[in-house]
Amino acid sequence: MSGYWDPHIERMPLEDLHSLQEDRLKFVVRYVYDHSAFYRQRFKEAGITPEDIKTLADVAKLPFTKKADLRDNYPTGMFSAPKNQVVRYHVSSGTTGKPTVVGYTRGDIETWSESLARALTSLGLSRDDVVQVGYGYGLFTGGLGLHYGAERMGAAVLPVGTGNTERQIELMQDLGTTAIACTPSYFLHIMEVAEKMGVSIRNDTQLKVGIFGAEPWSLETRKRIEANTGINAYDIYGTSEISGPLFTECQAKNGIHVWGDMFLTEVVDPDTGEPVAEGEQGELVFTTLHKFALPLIRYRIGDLSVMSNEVCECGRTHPRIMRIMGRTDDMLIIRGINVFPSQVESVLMRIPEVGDHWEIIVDRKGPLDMMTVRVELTESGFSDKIGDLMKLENKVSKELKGVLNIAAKVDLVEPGTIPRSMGKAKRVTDNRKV
Ligand code: DLL
Repeated sequence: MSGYWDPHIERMPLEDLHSLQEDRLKFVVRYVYDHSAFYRQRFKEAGITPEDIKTLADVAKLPFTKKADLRDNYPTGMFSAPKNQVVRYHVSSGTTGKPTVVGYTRGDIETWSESLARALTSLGLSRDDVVQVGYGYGLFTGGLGLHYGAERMGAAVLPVGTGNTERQIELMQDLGTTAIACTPSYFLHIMEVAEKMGVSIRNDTQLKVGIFGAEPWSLETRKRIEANTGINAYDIYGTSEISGPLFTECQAKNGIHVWGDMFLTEVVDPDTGEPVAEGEQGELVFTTLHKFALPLIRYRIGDLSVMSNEVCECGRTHPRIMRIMGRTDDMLIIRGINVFPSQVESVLMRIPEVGDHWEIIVDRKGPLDMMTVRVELTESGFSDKIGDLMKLENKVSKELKGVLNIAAKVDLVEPGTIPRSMGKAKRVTDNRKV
């Protein structure tokens, strides 16, 4: 197991951590009340004032906030710091409606970098590493977030961004990249391009770590990536609203450490907003405890996960969240049955003849929803014998049905057919909404 970036904080006894969280919660509630007309109004509607927040449990008295609040208060109506203290903005494109704007004071950027310096150290990186940042630079938080975090830790950063994949692979070899940060779907594409170039990631590069996130990906995909390249692939999580990429797994690969001195994490029932029991799945809710330009109180992020407060085998005492199942709004309802794209991915990635790329298309034929799963075959799984293909199609259908409880039409397509993504992969086209 690797060492710690800040052992005093990372291994803090739980009692001390909770008392720090309590102090910071009281502080942030007072801070937003004094600095943001939005929160004053919200607190008034909920009939509370900062004096009502005395203990950690009182967090439940606070009203939730959501993405819609950020949109309705576009661009900076939810900010708590004056404009001249903001040193950076990021903007998320938002698939529907207005984008959302997030902002950072100098201190917020430091906290963000500190969070990632701890995280990257926990997965074994150090100043000896060369980190290739293949997340988008610019309005997206991925590129600059990882860039500052890896630099803070003392690693050398190679700021390649997305695209120009062949050049990325050449640079990876020339500069001795040891870790790459990008979306898992983009890494699958990098693997494919490397193979075409005749470059073996395992033998011809020094890559040993992948830091993959910004989109859901399954354990089966992790296994494939690790088996094919020999690297260790770690999950990284965050959202632009709470800063950007912030938290990763440690080398134990048993949940993502969410730093409790910076964030208070809750898991609630997405329908009722009531807390779920520990170990049960629900929607993540974050309160920022150390953020000043855009502090968020009980922000419902929309992602589904499970939280554990058990101390990790690495010795870190902060809570962990398990692999994100997807967003509440990613869930497809097909003929009344809930389907998460991540479940489809888990099934497909277990079948060796199936390649790394797939997509889901949903149509409505009369009153009936139809789900089609288009699946690329591997070069070796591809056959021109109709009988073989039909057999495989049946196998995929059967396995999907076993897990999803719903029949899906399976279309097997030639390798290279499904569009590749450099950033977040678009896996679902739902024609019912058009
Ligand atoms: O995707 C921040 C980020 C950049 C995270 C780089 C990790 C690496 P947004 O564009 O605001 O921010 O999208 C956030 O992406 O609410 C999740 O639904 C999804 N997401 C992010 N990481 C993961 C992950 C960045 N590891 C939204 N697993 C979140 C599953 C993830 N979903």
